[in-house]
Amino acid sequence: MKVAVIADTHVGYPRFYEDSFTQAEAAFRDADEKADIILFLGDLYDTRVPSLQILGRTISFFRSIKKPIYAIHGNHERRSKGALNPVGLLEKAGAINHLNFSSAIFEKDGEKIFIAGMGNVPDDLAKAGLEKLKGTIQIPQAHLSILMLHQSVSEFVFGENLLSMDDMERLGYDLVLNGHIHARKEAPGFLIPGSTVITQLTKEETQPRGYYLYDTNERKHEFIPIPCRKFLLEELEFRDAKPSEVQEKAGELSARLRRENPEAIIRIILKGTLEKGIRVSDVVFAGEVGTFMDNKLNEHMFRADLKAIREMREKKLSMREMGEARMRKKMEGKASLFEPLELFEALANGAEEGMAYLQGRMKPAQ
Ligand SMILES: [Mn+2]
Repeated sequence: MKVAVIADTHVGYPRFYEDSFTQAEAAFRDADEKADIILFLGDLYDTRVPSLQILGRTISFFRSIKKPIYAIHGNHERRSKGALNPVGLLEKAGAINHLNFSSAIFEKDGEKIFIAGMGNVPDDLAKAGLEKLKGTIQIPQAHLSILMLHQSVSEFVFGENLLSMDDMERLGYDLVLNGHIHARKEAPGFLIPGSTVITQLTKEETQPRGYYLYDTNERKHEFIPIPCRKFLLEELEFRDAKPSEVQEKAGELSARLRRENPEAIIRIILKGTLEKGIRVSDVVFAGEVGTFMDNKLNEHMFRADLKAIREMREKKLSMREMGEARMRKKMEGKASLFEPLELFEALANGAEEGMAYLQGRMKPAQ
């Protein structure tokens, strides 16, 4: 049978809102035609609590897909224990099957495959997560076994306590599928399809977007590109340049790229140095929708600051993850009035919600 593997659609992503829908829909529609079953690897939505507009549009879309969908939730959808996340909501709406430390057997024409899934767990708990998975799920030897994850992998992402590909391989599944990483990666028995929408504007994201089609008989995969808004990334290098020179060259390049690619997302990175005495803020550009002018001139002079900012921007969620991890650590072993994660989530929605949560917990039980 044919298994489609889609990941990280980030539906509702504010910067490229419409792309996030049309490109997700293109992937699922194509998979619906070509595959017998669709596996989804998390971050279907961009937020934990998508708007009714977004939920309504996705529920009706997924109900129009004929092939069964099995999905896990990603870090963008993760909520505290017991709270319903939007992937769980889609299951309640009858649109998909949500797997989380659970498994299913899918059968077609007498052929069976075994699918297990673990929704995203914070990096510092990922190894414990895999242990729990091992303890909870027995892999049947009779069928092809597939595991769906949504985790950072140390081979591709920099960070502490990350899972390695070895950790995943040791679990004993025939095929491990992972979301979370937005660029496509593959190794024997291991596939990362990447995101269907551009989110980070990195060089890797200039590669085609799409999904994997896996043939269970041949045990081979094929990458299927989907129609996607083009993303161009160009660099311009300067040396001791005057602001007028930078503005002229960048303006020309930007205008030419836009003329040749009216619909594309364009990012131009300006590198090198400015003339002595000229500040980076002296170089000003007129903004244009869909064109990102990234001014990295004189970057060596304040590289540390920039690096910190960029890391924060690229890993928007890492602040939340760090906060959660710290709160968990502080509360470890202490009996408490509240669930640290629940409080954190309430606080993340604002101080008022945090206070309301605490007040709720302090009321005597009825
Ligand atoms: Mn993601």
